[in-house]
Amino acid sequence: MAVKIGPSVNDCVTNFSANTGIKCHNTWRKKCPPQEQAFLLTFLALKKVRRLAGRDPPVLLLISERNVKTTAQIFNIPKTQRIPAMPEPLQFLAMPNAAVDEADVLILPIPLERTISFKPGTADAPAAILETTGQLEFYEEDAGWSPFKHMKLSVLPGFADDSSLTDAELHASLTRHVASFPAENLFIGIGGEHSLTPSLVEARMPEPGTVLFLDAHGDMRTSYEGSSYSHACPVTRLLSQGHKIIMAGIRSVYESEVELVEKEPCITLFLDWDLQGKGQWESFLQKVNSLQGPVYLSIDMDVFNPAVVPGVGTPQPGGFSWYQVIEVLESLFSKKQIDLRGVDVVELVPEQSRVSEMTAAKLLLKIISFWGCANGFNQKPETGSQMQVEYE
Ligand SMILES: [Mn+2]
Repeated sequence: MAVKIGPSVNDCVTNFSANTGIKCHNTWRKKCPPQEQAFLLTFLALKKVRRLAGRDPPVLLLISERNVKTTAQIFNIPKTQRIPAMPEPLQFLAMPNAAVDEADVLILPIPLERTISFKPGTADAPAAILETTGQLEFYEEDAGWSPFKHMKLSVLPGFADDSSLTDAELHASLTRHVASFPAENLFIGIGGEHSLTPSLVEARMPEPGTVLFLDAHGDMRTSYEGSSYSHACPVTRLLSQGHKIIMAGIRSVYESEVELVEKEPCITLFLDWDLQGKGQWESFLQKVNSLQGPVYLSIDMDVFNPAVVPGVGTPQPGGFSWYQVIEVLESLFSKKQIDLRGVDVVELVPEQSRVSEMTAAKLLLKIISFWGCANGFNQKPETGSQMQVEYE
């Protein structure tokens, strides 16, 4: 199926409606120019094809990202819910997956992409990041050990989106899914869009705790483009779950988010420009180091400077360097026996250089290594996942 977006757009719209039975509502006709109508009709047709075929047809290429966004915004139509093909089984460091109830580290790929607002592609991130982990060394040089000589890891089958579910139903099902796994391990969700964080937190940290939230954006909207489950809203949902939130790296907020931070005692905000230029870096690290009780770590990859991680859905200038993020992790894990309930790495969009995927892959290895050391796995016998792999 194709819709020609050409000079005679009016004809194109009329012909398209006649051929497909999909019509532009009168109010849409008044509200938007013919070009927009044509894009909208294409979008509606694609939704129909997707429903019938269960996948995106290649004609999706005809629509520019900007116009999908515009039409969706004007008419409050849910944007593409992409369900990518995920090769199974996915692996970390190309190691065989351990049995789930024996795993010290559980990784759940969550290729969720429903409410993104700028660059698409985050649904492809879990598979791309995991594939890139095959290029990492087993040895982790900061803590100075090979974590998987001593630890077992399992990559779970990906949590597939189901376009027949509403946002609320999908997120409830994600929470139930995550709650079904053993809890005495390091749990890592690889997104996918940032809306998944509260759904994981609800499963892994049902009692009030602290969420360390690294992000370029405030993410505090109560609703965005018609959904309170948007990737722009996770902080609001975390607050309603009763958690404290420490946010850092933030460099894009809108007015009412600033007002919310000022009156909300549960949010501690370290703006990027305060951390980078006004000497708050050390006090931020101290805050991270002094966290008490259950903690959850959410890393939106756009917290990094775009020169370090260019592949994100909504890039922002400024942001953390690689070594700054390592310092944050070192502060978090320098306490023995940290009660870390879970981690997620979200919002990455795979890109041609693959530097972004490599950065995310290595970030996961660092988190696993530091957590393993903090929990004494380096003292345990060498019966980990790596011991089943031929290498060198
Ligand atoms: Mn975010």
